[in-house]
Amino acid sequence: MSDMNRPGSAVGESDHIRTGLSKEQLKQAYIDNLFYLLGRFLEVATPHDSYMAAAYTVRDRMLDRWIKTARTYKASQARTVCYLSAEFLLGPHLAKNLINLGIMEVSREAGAELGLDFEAILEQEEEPGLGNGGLGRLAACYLDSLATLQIPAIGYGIRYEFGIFDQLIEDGWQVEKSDVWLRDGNPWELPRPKLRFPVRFGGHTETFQDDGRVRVRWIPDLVVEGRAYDTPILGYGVSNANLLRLWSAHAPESFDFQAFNTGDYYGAVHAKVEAETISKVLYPNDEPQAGKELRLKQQYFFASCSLQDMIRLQLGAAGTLEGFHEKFVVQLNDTHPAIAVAELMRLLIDEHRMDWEPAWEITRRTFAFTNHTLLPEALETWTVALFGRLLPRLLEIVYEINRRFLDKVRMHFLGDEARIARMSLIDEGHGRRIRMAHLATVGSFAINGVAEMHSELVKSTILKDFHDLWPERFHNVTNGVTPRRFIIVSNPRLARLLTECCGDDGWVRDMDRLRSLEPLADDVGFHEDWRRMKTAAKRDLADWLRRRVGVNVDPETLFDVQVKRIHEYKRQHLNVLHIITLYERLKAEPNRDVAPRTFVFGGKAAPGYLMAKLIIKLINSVAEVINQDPQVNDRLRVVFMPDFNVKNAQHLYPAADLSEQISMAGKEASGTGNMKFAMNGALTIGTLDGANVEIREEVGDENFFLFGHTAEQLQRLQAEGYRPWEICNDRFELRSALDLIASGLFSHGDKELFRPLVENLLYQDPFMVLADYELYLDRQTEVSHAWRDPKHWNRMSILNVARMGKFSSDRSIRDYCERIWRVRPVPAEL
Ligand code: B1N
Repeated sequence: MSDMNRPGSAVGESDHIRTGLSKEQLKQAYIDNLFYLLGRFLEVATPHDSYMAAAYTVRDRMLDRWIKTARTYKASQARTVCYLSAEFLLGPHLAKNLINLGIMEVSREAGAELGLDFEAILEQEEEPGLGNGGLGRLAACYLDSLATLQIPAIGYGIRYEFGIFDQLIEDGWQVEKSDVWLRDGNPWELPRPKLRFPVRFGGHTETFQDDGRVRVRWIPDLVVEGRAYDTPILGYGVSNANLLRLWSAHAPESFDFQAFNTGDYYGAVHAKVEAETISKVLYPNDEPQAGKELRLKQQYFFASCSLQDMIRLQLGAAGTLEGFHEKFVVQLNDTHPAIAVAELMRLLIDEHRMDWEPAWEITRRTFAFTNHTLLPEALETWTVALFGRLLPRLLEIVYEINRRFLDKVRMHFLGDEARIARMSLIDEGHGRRIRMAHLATVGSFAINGVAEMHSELVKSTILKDFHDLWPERFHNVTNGVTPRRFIIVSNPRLARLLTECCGDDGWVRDMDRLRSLEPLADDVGFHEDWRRMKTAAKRDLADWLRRRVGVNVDPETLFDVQVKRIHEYKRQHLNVLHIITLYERLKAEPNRDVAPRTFVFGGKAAPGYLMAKLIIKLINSVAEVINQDPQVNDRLRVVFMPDFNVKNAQHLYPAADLSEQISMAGKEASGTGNMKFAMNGALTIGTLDGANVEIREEVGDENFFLFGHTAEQLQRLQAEGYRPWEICNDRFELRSALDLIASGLFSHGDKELFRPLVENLLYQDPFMVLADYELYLDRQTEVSHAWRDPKHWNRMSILNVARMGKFSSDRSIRDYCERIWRVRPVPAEL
């Protein structure tokens, strides 16, 4: 992209200071913003002032594109994708926007001429942690690709005042600290105080006569106001900038006054607090469902605001709600926004006086639903009691949707009452609960899983009955990640090398072009470049770990990395058992020739998930013993990187040699970390699970360390009566590793600390860690052998990067556009 000044028509010619991209214009704009927006001047500006001034300078340049994009979309009357997600894990904006604007280098030069420490400025940004893990980060990658592919799209979600907690490690334990990300202001958003919608809660419903028809009125006992906060999302190398609209909950002013007038001062204040609580905090559970009242409130709150906003746009453009489903396609990111199905019906029927049939026709042609997990504890259900108390009108609508749906099922599967009970939106077996996945499925024209294997499992397990009824509605769209953040921003050395090899930077928008690297996989000169690039990234990480975590690691060792949420199904403890076995082998045979490794872990545990927290403690305890043991610490090091988030992750992916993707087969829907690592030249050790299967297909079996039982084999093992303790009897090293944990060696003699973990593995082992232990160790031995042959290792690493094109989120978004959304690009011009 050129750094030329491109003044816009939306702003006056004299406003180049807000749009110009030349070095001089950027410098001038920065000084201007520092002065007029922050009331500072160069000599006294703190690093944070500098960051804010830089952010405003970049934002000005985005606004120009954003306004023009909005105009273009409006004029074209384009069909718009609305991506509804309870989470958007965006990561730091500044570097990403500089890249997408094409002004990273010129800004760096401008900064240098102003005497600014550019890296220190980037470091100032506190990322918006509005997500837990993969699901929220996927939504962010998709926003990047939607804008880059010039697709009219709006992301809708919640502006949590506190995002995912900050993780501290104290005495090896996870300690949670609240994430006060808005403390110093957020320069990337624009509050839209006039864009606000009422959302009702509680109360009761009444029927009344209206033009000879019976209609329903909902008399709530709480009304909350949703206010819009907009963040522009810039595409890469294009002028399109899309919209992320997040809702913040407030008490409507009129409501306070009403209460004041009746003298109920406490009641007024209480209502205000109750309203504002809704968007206070992100639920920190990745997968398991909490079933909390506030969470249902959050879901309904943002679904309702978003739909009211779409209806406003539709009425503004067309004056009628007919054809709403042609103007908008609404993607439900898991079941968290599934209540939108019932809410759109309510809005159409109660507020816009439509009849049921046409309203249902619009509704089921509007929504599409993505499932992200098969874990039974993550499938959302709400008790009818809670749902009815909080959303009485919505419960009536859910019942009516269900009644009409079950009539259809009855006709299709005559007399199959068991099937009807299984498919019902209401689970009558467990204290009457609403099954949100069923509501989403019945209300959607398309349902998809997030990797081939996962999509097959969706059809054959949790939604099998629905697949029997509507096979044509089921799809697969394999997840992807954006190369803008996960290669260009995080790994500029690799980006430069790829651009050199490809002749230009076209690979950034078309990752399949990296295939042209394949012939270089055997080129000695290129191997040298590759090694230099990797070593430099590993040195950077080593420096960073020394400064931030206070540990020393040797960049010459194999960097073996597992970063993701801590969860038993992801099996961080299998990794730990491997480490302990290596430790014992070295202790028994101190001169044993092993490939020196640095093990890096990172990830947060849900605050109420005790076993996950104990796994963190175990990793840190093993690290403490091994790192202090001079007999082994030249060959083994273990590091737990605290507070794994997007910002910290960016230091890791470029430096990893080995990526651990070792979930129990059948449990990880897709995984996306697996893609980020492989794209940066790490080799994967992994099970046949989620997207690992497709990554292996693409990069080639010989360039992937596969291990473990298949999902079917594990299922059979369980059906036959799985007895983990018996595995221990035959596997001396496994028994010994578990004994060592139980002995108190890693817990200062305390034999009780890790007992729950050891006993769980021995007597239950729900995620079949022990069943895969030996296969994992054997494969790890092969990894060590491969590492000894750098030529071979580099060859595999290069081929991994060359063959990862499929896992660009641009491919995923193209799949959605063609197969599900039926939308086309609408280029915006400056
Ligand atoms: O979604 C990712 C996948 O790559 C991962 O395999 C999958 O585990 C993840 C409740 C979830 N599934 N379900 C959630 C998150 C928050 C929450 O409150 C469930 N996250 C996933 C992207 O497809």
